[in-house]
Amino acid sequence: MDIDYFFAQVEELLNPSLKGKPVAVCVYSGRTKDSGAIATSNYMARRLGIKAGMAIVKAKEIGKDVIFVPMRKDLYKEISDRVMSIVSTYGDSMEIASIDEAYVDVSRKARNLLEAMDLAKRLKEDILRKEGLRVTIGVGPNKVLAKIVAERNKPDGLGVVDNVTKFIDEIEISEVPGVGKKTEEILKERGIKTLRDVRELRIEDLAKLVGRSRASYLMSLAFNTYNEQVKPRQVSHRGRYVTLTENTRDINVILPFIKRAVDEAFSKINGLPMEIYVVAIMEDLDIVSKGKSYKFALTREYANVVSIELLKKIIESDRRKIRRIGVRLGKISRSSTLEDFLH
Ligand code: DCP
Ligand code: CA
Ligand code: CA
Repeated sequence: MDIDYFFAQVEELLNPSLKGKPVAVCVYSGRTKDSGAIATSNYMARRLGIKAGMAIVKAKEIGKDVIFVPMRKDLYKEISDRVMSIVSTYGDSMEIASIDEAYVDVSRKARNLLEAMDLAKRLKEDILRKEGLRVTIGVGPNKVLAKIVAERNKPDGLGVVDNVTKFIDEIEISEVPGVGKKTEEILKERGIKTLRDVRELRIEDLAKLVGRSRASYLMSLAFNTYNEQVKPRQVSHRGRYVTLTENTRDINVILPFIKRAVDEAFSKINGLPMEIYVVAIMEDLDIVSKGKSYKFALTREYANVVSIELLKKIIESDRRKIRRIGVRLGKISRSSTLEDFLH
């Protein structure tokens, strides 16, 4: 599962006036007014040539009518967390590969490709209904083939690898995740363009060209013996957010909500955090957060106290009303708490 033009889609979602216009999300470095790079752009902006990684200055030259918005990473992280928790209910295990990408093992939930596609279709609808976001899903016999078929079906797509042998034969080296431009060039010079071409080689010869580990990776894909499992990747943080009954800056009104957020975040984790953030989503949907790190793990009671301090800091530092309040727990481990040391 890969979220379509993720950062830019979130901006469209929160600001409907952007819909139908070319949008680019900028990471300003702060050195000069427009120094920095484009994080991503929606498909309209891409058609104008504005792509991730491009200098903002250059993008502004070629895209006079493009709407440039600053990146709001905390906001995307929160939404990513919510999408990932929907995704996690669709399989037996899930590996979060990046902020907008996850692999789900459905081999026990689905008996065949058709059932897997049906699950994928339902997941797409679920994410659209609950979060308003469009995603692309690839269904395949392993993680790499699923990712490749998803890439080919972006945006708003659902791709499936039905004829595995034929599919593998036609995969271009440039499509294989984890294979860089340099490897691609080296192989192209020798007329090796697809995984079918790779299969014709001897692994020793391929290893001389691209190194041993890349050679065995490519060979395993070409012979369909690649079987890296979906590794349940430890989620390093857990967030819980609640919507206030009305937008407010009154700490007494917010207190029961933040307590609920802390309690629920704690009930989701398997261990204790050494880091806590309070995240306030303001009335205009902007996000402000304040956090604190410790050398020891925090109990729920301690976290409740700290969360109130952090909330006070947010209210003091910002004049807007708060719409949603949440906590993120980080550096979660099973390590001992201060109390364990003392007893
Ligand atoms: N990203 C970034 N800088 C980059 C590339 C990506 O900050 N050079 C961020 C912004 C993207 C997000 O990571 O929204 C996900 O990256 P993807 O490669 O999945 O790209 P998108 O989701 O933007 O587009 P697509 O529809 O092609 O998946
Ligand atoms: Ca994406
Ligand atoms: Ca991605």
